[in-house]
Amino acid sequence: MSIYNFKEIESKWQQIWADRQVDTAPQPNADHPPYYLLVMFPYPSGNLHMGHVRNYTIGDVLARFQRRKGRSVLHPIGWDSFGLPAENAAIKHKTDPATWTWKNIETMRKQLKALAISYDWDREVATCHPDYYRWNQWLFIKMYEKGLAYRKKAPVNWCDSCVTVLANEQVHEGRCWRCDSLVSQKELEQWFFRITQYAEELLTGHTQLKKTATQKGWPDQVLTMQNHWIGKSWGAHVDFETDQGNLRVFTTRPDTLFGATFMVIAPEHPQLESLTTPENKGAVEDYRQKAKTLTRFMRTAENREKTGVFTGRYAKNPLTGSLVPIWVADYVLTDYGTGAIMAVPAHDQRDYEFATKFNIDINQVIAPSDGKLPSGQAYEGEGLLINSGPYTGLTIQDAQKKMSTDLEKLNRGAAAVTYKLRDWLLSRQRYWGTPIPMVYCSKCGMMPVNENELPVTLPTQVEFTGIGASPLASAEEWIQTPCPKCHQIARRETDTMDTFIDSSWYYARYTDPHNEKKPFEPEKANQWLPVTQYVGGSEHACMHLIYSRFFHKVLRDMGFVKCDEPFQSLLTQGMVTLGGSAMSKSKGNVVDPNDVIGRYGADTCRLFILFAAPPTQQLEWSDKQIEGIWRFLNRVWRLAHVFVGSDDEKAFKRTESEELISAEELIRRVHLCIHRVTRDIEDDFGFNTAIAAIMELVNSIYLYPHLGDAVSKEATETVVQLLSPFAPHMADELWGKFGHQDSLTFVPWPKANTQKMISSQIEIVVQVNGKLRDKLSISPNLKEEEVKEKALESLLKKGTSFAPKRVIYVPNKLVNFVG
Ligand code: ANZ
Ligand code: ZN
Repeated sequence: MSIYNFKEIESKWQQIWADRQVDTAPQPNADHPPYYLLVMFPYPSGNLHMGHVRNYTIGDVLARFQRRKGRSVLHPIGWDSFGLPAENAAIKHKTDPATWTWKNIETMRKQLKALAISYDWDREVATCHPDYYRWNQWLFIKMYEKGLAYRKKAPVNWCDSCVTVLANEQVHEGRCWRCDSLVSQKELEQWFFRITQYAEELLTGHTQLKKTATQKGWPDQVLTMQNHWIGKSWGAHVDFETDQGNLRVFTTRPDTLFGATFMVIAPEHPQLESLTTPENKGAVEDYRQKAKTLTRFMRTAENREKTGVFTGRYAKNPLTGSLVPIWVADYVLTDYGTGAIMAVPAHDQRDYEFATKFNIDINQVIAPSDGKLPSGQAYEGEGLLINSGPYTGLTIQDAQKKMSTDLEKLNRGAAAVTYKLRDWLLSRQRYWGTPIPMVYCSKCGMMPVNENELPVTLPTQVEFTGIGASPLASAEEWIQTPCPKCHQIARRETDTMDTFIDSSWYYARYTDPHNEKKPFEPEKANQWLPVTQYVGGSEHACMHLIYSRFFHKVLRDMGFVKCDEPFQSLLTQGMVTLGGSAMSKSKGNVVDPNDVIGRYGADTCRLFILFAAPPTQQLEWSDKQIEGIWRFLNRVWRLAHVFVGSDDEKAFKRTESEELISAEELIRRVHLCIHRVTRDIEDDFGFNTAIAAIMELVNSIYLYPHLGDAVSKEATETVVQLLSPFAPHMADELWGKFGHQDSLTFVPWPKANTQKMISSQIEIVVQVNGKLRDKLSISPNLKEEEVKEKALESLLKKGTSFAPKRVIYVPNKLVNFVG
């Protein structure tokens, strides 16, 4: 009996594929259009975890499938290898981040190869390699030249424990996304990307990403998350006059203008100083200092006790002419809208709380249609205007339009929109990242490093203590550099770039990964882009997936790419869990991919991962189920050896009771299976149902009485064919045993013959006195007498012998013997 020796088979085929370079991306052309399959590249943390195995296996099935469907497949991999963990490891183990990182990359590369993920390894990139990050620097300089990168002093989120600035996206509910400690605020000179310049296009671009009949698109839920993140608000800006000049507010409710009883400006507002009267200076300054320590999250928390200080000055309402006091309060943020508001306590809850606390007038201007006003809170609902002069009686919507136009006529405001999206703060006070290629000269000021001096590489003689600002700030020798203009000693920027920059354009670098003159050749990128199918976690909905869309649009505007969006379709895979919760070292519920591969082989591991759940859903690890998959592959192995093995293996056992099927029926099931597997993979990533269909076909072959003949051989070869994207080693091994020369990679995907999918048999029911006794498959051409005869025969076979009084016959449906 031939044993399924997966160890031998898997290493044998991995060698053959590598030698033959079967995974190298071929040049796309009209006959073989491009299919760019990309799975989010991993951070080299040390070892692959099951989440990785799942992602990369999903990607690999698509890549292998599309190759056989005749597409030119680009399936690259690389390493998102800059970042904090390397630096933390360096602090802990006194190694340097580079050594740690490269060692991890080597381990994980081996693991991916053991899983037979069919990458074009010639295109491998690592973002921590100067060959890659020099282009981060180059792109940064181009963006600086276009005004898309700029420096300003800004209050930033500061994590005391990671000793670094965090992007807004890295602060979750006021805490550091990585270490969970409370985040505070700090003022620093920072570099920003002007992503807000693309806010509108990042929203309208969504129409290209929606699911349509011909395009899989992005999950609605990801688009919704991005919508919220970009946060477009429609309203108006209104100018209030003060004796210190104009004060502009943004409001989504211009209709409530007659109810504005005070104004609030943010503590950081540039006009605060001039608007504060000398008598109020002390109190306002104290308040401003206190606000500095608070994070955005704390300031905007619901139900937080309102605080604030009167500035001493008043502003004039442009429509009513009345004067309202100007306050400073931290619930108004400096970087949203204009950083100042008209406060309408009757109709805005925050303003209501503030007015109640400080005894400010509350003037109702909207009346709900049912007349019911909530007590003790603001009324934020629909209704008609009251107490609003000429606007009284209008609906909210009509009043908004009319007031905006009137304000515009008075030159005191206009309809306006604003976005929640903030510019992208990219400076990091960290070592293990791309050095920001800027130089500060005491004579010439700030300027970019000369292009021909790129890359600015990281210095290697750096100490990792984990305290202080950037480790680079103490690399004095590195910091000192000649000024690009006057050649006197100047100083380098010591901050590095947010690693999200690395991952914002890597998909384009893969199209031309060895280019030493440019980030990539536009012609090559346009051959492949946009990425046909992107696969990754939905946790990236708002950071990576917005940043890379922004970069893509910048690259387009620089002439590097033609399409508007980088990723045509997005599949967000679910988590891998054990015992109901996500696998994690701290919970101690980790299944090590190495163990699984060592025990069952890569094919079993892959097949299990794909079979256990649809890709978008959570996958609960089950040892029992993986055993089942292992037995299934062994069953396929034995079945194939009926045809290709030695004589004694051909003696095949089957239990007597099983219902046998005809040759015609087996052929029908073969084509039905091809149809189902193809449709499931193509239409909705239904890998689990595709595998279930293959399992059913294997069962069917076992039900065929003439196992060993041509029909059953073709059926078994089809099983091997259909298994190839999922279990590629076994598939190629058996394919070879069936006498075929080539790897299945080069064999076109089988086509279902729809004619053969239709059954020529019909099923009829045999009853005795109306009770079901048997079901028969018969040809629809049989005459009534022949059908009745067959039905009676089946009853006799079952041991029922009697003389019926009457026989009821319904053509194509039933024969009922009444006695
Ligand atoms: C007057 C008003 C009356 C408002 C009313 C609301 C209700 P969204 O929808 O989130 O865009 N606002 C404006 N700028 C602000 C800032 N920098 N910090 C805090 N709040 C600010 O919210 C827009 C509304 O939030 C604006 O409309 C403004 O209050 C407030 F019955 O103006 B509203
Ligand atoms: Zn200079």
